[in-house]
Amino acid sequence: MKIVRSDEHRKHFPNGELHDGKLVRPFECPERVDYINAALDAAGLTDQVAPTPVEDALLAQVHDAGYLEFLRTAWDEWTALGHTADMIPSCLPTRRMNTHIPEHIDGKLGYYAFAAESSITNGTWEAAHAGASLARTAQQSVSNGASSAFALCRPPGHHASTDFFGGYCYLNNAAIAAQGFRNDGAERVAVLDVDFHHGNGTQDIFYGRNDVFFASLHGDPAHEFPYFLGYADEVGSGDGEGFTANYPLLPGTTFDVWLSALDQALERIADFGADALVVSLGVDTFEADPISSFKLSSDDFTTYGARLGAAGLPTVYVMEGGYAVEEIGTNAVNVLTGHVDAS
Ligand code: 7XA
Ligand code: ZN
Repeated sequence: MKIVRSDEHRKHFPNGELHDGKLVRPFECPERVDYINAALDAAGLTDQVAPTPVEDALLAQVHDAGYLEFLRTAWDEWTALGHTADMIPSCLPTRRMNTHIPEHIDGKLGYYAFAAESSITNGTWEAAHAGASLARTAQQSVSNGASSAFALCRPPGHHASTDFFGGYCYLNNAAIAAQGFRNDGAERVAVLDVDFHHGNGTQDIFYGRNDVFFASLHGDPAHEFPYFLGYADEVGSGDGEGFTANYPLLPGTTFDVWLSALDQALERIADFGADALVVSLGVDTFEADPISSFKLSSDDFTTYGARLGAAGLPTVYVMEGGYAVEEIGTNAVNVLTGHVDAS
């Protein structure tokens, strides 16, 4: 398994996260990567590929031009007004309120956000861009013949859609990898999202398409973030009808139930006839995760990694969530070693 990582993620670390009515230290913190790096090294997963910058043209296939320009320039525009604190969206459009893109940076901030826990800080664009480059590089190494690769992306990406950020996500790394596979010749690409939270951004990006199949196992949005997408009756639209599959699971879900949903998703992916697989790898399904509610143990990650490896597809893993920081490395790397041992 090829490993793609860099230190650029450190440029993004907002001062606080709005959580339970307070500004707290962000759960999505740089140490997450330190623990994963240590576990990769300890497991001997060190066959590294140096990242190369993602092309603007690929970013523009996945994201809206105005959104990319906003992300690139937001911090400068904000600080030019004399602000020094991080950018926290506080006025977001809701039903019947998004007919115009405001000119004021505070208005644009709300327009391009879907949730208020994620701020933009100095370095957010650089770190997000570097994360997208890791995903693209991992995908290219697989398109060029490697059987699997892991992109240690931070910030994560699966909540970011064509034109909005939130849920700690700014650029959709998994979608960039999937589109990269298509550009490099794969006819059919599957994205399997095993993060605790529904990958609303990835779903939205591919919802009308039949060349990218999206499957997600996640906390039931009736009870869990992102609340407004990820229900079982969302199956795709237009040409994409039948190419989205959601498996919402109740808070407290145990591994046997989770694994049976995974098997169903893998069966759909096999029926689809995918040439390549992108796994949105969040390990916030862990029993001790501080913001999630599933009950997977560290050993369970090895078990399901083996299921993914046994699927036999060229596979790119893209790091998403996971906030039990001291166990995040073990859990993520257990999936990868499970995969390698079974493939
Ligand atoms: O996969 N997504 C995450 O792990 C981030 C979820 C953010 C939840 C914030 C709820 N206030
Ligand atoms: Zn998550």
